[in-house]
Amino acid sequence: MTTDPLSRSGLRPDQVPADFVVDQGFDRYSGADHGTWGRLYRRQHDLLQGRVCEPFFAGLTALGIAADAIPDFREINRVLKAATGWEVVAVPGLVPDRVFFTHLAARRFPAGFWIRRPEEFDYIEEPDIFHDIFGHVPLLMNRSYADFVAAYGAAGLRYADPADLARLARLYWYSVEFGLIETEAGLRIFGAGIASSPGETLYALESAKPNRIRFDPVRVMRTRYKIDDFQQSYFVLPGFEAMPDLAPEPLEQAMVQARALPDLEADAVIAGDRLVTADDRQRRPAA
Ligand code: HBI
Ligand code: FE
Repeated sequence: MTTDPLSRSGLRPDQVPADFVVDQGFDRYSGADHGTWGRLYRRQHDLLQGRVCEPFFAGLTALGIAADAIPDFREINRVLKAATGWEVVAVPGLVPDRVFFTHLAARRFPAGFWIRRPEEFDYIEEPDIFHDIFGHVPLLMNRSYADFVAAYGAAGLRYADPADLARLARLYWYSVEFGLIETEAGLRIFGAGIASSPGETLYALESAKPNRIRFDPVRVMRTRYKIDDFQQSYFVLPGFEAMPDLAPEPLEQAMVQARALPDLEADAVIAGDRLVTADDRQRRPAA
């Protein structure tokens, strides 16, 4: 990351501790900030009907994340901690990888506390509070997702080789950020990068352009990604319980296989890929 983690937060370096955790500063949001949140919220809430997986809306409701105001982390944490042991902590922006992994391993989700400016309504480079809280936090109420994200943090602390860390980051990118999931009702979104973006919500599910490939951990670990455009490939999990096992032994086994094979471009389709078709996308539960 080339961006300065403090650039958007208005904080000076001496105001940020080694773990990057700061106070959310809930009382400092302006009426305009709450209004930006509300407009982002309503647009995505409407667009995600029938497109996002069911536990996403269940999480939003349970946590009281609503359109009326930017959520107060203290209120989210009362519910979230009791449910899955997770809590949200405020950070100024992207934090260094080791800091990120350390928080996740301890079930602390680092969330940006600032909100985008009105002129950045449709696109921001760094995750703000809307991406982090609306996109990620509802699913931290889901046991499988919650356990996966914590295991990702712990796994990040076990690897040091940048190539291995890149493979690990791809597992997170193509699931927690940009994952699709098959449900009884059809193909649904669960990645936060999709769920917090109106353009990518439609593109990921409905465009004929991207590949939609059945999730396979080794395949995903080999696949590069773009950070500045819609994804060229989405990987589809058959269900939350199919999130990859990141415990030391199964992850190391997958890592050994991925290391032995070449990396793949983001748009590659290879022998053995199981493509998810338009038919699967529109599947409805049997009557
Ligand atoms: N920091 N706040 C924050 N949020 C992220 O999603 C994040 C980060 N630091 C590093 C990072 N993500 C990724 O590069 C990791 O998955 C390694
Ligand atoms: Fe994210």
